[in-house]
Amino acid sequence: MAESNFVDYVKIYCRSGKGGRGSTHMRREKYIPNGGPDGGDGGRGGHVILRGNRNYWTLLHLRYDRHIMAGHGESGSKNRSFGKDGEDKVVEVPCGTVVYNAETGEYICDVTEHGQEVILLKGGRGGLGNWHFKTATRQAPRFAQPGEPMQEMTVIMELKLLADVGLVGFPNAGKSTLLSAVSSAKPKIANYPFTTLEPNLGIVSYRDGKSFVMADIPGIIEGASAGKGLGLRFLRHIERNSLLLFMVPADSDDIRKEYEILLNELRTFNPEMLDKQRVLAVTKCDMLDQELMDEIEPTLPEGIPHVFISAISGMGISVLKDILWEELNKESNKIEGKVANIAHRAKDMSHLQEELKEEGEDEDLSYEYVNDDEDIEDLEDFEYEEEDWEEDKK
Ligand SMILES: Nc1nc2c(ncn2[C@@H]2O[C@H](COP(=O)(O)OP(=O)(O)OP(=O)(O)O)[C@@H](O)[C@H]2O)c(=O)[nH]1
Ligand SMILES: [Mg+2]
Repeated sequence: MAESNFVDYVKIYCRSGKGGRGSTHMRREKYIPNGGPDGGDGGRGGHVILRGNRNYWTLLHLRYDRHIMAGHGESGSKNRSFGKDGEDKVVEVPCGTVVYNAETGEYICDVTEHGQEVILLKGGRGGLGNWHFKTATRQAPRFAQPGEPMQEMTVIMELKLLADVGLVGFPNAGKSTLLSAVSSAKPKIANYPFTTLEPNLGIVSYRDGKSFVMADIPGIIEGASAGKGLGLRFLRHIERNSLLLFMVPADSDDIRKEYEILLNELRTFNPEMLDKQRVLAVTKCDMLDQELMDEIEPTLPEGIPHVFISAISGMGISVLKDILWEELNKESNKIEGKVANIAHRAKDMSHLQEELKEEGEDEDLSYEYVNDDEDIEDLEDFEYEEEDWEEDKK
C-alpha cells in the first residue's frame, strides 16, 4: 500500500519500567549506635498504558515513535525513604484499536471507548527495603529485595473502525455515493473500481436529532478473504460494525449471486461476521422503471430486508434510513454500548509474516537494552513473592 495518512496497522516495541531495588541501608548516627536497618523500598516501574481517544482516527501518530518505554522505579534509600516510581507511558489510541503480540499473534487487549485505559505492560514492583526483614533474631538484615524486572513485547496494533452500519459491496456498487448522499462525508466517487482506497466514516442524521455512523469500506471482490484486491486489509473494518448494508447495483447480471459472493468472502474471513444483521440495498435504481423492479423483486435473496434505492435521485433513501434505524435498535442487534462485539481471534501465524510485509510493518524493532543494574541480571529466576523471605525470617 502506498504511503497514506490512513494508518490502521502498526508494529511497535513496548517496554515497562523495572522496579527499583529496596535499600540495604543501616542507620548510623553519632549517638545511636546500632541504629538498625532503615533501607526504604524501591519505586514501582512505569506501566505502558493504552488510552482510548476519540480525537484520533488512525494510528498514524504511532508510526513515528516505535519504541515506547516507561521509566524505571528508583531504588529506595536510607531513612526508609521510598524510591520514586518510574514514569508511566500513556499511549493514546483511537477507539477500536486491537492489540496482538507480534511474535505469537496472540490477542492481547482492545480499547473501544474514549478515556478507557488498559495496562498493556505492567511496571515491575519495587523491592522491599531491609527494614522489613528485621526480626527478633536478626537485627541487621543486610539484604533487601531487588525490584521486579521490566516486561517487553513487540505488539501489532490494528484499528478496526467502529461504526453502526458498514457498507459491503463490489467496487463501483455506489457505496461512496450513498455515504455522500446521507452524510456530510465527502468520499471520492468515480466510475471505476477501487475508487475508495481507505475507509470513510460519516454521521447520518435521522429524525429528531438522532444519528448513526456509517462506514464506507473499499470494495470487496471474490477472493478478497485470500488477499485479492484490497483484500484482507479492509475486511477487518467490517468486523466491528453492528449492521452490514450489502449493496448490489441494479444493473448487475445476477443480484443474488453477487450477494452470495460477498457473503462468502465475509464468512471465509471470519464466520462470526455472518451473525451480524444484514440489509440489502439494490442501488442505482434510477436506471430502472417500476416494471423492472417488480421483475427483480422475486429473485432477491430471502430472509434479508431489501430496499431499492438511488443515491442520485434520492429514491428509497428515507425508507432505507428507517430500515437501518429499526434494525440497529432491535434488542438482538444492540451490543453493549455501541461496540459490535466480535471475539478477536489470534492472528494466523502462517500469515502473520506475509501480513506484516504487506503492511510495510516487517522491520525488526528489537531493542538492545543496556542493563545498568547487574543485580537484576542475575535474577533470572527471581520471583517477587513475599513468602520467599519467610524462611529467612525465622
Ligand atoms: N445512476 C446512478 N449512478 C450511481 C448511483 N450511485 C453511484 N453511481 C455511480 O456509480 C459509480 C461508482 O460509484 P461509487 O460511489 O464511487 O462506488 P463505490 O462502491 O464507492 O466504488 P469503490 O470505491 O470503487 O468500491 C459512479 O460513477 C457513480 O456516479 C446511483 O444511484 N445512480
Ligand atoms: Mg467508493
